[in-house]
Amino acid sequence: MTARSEQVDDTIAAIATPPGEGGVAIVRLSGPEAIQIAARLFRSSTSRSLAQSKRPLLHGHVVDAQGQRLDEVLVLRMPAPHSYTREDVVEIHCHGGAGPVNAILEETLQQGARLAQPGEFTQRAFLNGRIDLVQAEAVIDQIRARTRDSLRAANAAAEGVLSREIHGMRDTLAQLLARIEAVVDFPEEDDVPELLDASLVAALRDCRTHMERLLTSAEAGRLYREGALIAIVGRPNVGKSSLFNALLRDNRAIVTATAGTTRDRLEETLNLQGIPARLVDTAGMRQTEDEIERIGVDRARDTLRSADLILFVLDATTPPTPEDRQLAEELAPLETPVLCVWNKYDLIDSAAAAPTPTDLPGPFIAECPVSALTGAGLDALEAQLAQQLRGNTGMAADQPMLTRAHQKDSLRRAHACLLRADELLDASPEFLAFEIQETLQALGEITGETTPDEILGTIFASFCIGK
Ligand SMILES: Nc1nc2c(ncn2[C@@H]2O[C@H](COP(=O)(O)OP(=O)(O)O)[C@@H](O)[C@H]2O)c(=O)[nH]1
Ligand SMILES: [Mg+2]
Repeated sequence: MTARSEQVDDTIAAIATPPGEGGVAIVRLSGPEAIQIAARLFRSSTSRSLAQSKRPLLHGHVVDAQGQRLDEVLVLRMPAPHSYTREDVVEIHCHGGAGPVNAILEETLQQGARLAQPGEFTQRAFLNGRIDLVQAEAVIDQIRARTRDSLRAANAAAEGVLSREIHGMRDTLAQLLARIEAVVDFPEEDDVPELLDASLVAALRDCRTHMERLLTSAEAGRLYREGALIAIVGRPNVGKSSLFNALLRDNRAIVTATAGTTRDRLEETLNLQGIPARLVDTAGMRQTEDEIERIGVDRARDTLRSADLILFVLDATTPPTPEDRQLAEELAPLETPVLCVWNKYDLIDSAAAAPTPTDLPGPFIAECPVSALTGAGLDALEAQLAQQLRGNTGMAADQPMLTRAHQKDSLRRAHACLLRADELLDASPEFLAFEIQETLQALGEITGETTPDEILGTIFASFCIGK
């Protein structure tokens, strides 16, 4: 991997752990002066100083300029290039509270460090060529992953699964470009007709097919990163909020026997057998004169449109009402899969007494009898949801996937360039070369080689401080 040429020569410092109280907090330093700065404020409990010692981990105290002890610490030293940033990195592990961390951070600044910008450690790892942009962005996904599958997807990206695909395509295209440019530079040579030989044409088309496959992974990437949006809908009082709470195992939404209780849209994260989901409770769908409730119903409709999966809740104790029917008709034309949930099954004596749903306009991917009150049927419902979402993602978490809009946008542009290249096969080689250069440029924006600085800046600014 080639490093960008920017020179970073100062030493940065930041608190690497979240604010609040905890057993331990970490102040992190990176840069050419990291070890010297840490050595100036650290008194080792052994005779060896930080600068002399060969040990990676030292016990001692941080002291201020007057030699007053500030905190008891462990200092971890990671000399370049074997560190997160590839620079000298020092971590000071102190007591986890605002007092010690702030005092130690201040001391590092007094001794010549500069306060790091958000994401600046990762940015240095990128600028120093240790990771590319895909891997840098995967670091945020690792931090934010809420389920095992999200974490697996982020880990795969951080390990370079997607990067290798992009680099592979760039290498192939760079070789083709070299062949074409040779013809442009030496047009008098005899091998001009060989320019458009079958192997070159086939390689270009292979590359395009590869891009098409990768473009379809963007949906899976979004689902693993953000989680699928599951909307709970139904007419008032069928038990949507009760189901929402039961699935979350939390009393998050207010439940009452009064129709029209839920007026706002509530959203919480749900872990479905490792797959992340965002569960949304909505206002019951009905005609209403109440202004607030009507806004709630409009929001429920908006949620329906953006949902990846819909839980259509019905009351199993009564046959479908006209309101149920109207909602079913609204759902039927959507392309979103709808799962029919027959709630309040605890009130049904025998299964035979339950209304048959066959006359409701479907199709439904499944019908699940549940009781939000007793919890009966919820495991089966969760299994259905997980199975459906797994099918939605269509690929295992550790496959190469696009996870961000800007990656998809760049790959689309790269693909469009190759399509044009295909039409230019019979035209002058200069045109062909131009399109391939543009393809390389667009692909490089994904991995960071050709990404404009202001976009890089925005990406790293979205990181937390100290990462
Ligand atoms: N017996 C029984 N009652 C339920 C069940 N689910 C909800 N309810 C009751 O139905 C009423 C409406 O529930 P709620 O969750 O607020 O419905 P929502 O308007 O669809 O959100 C409340 O009195 C709940 O206690 C269930 O599974 N069994
Ligand atoms: Mg409700």
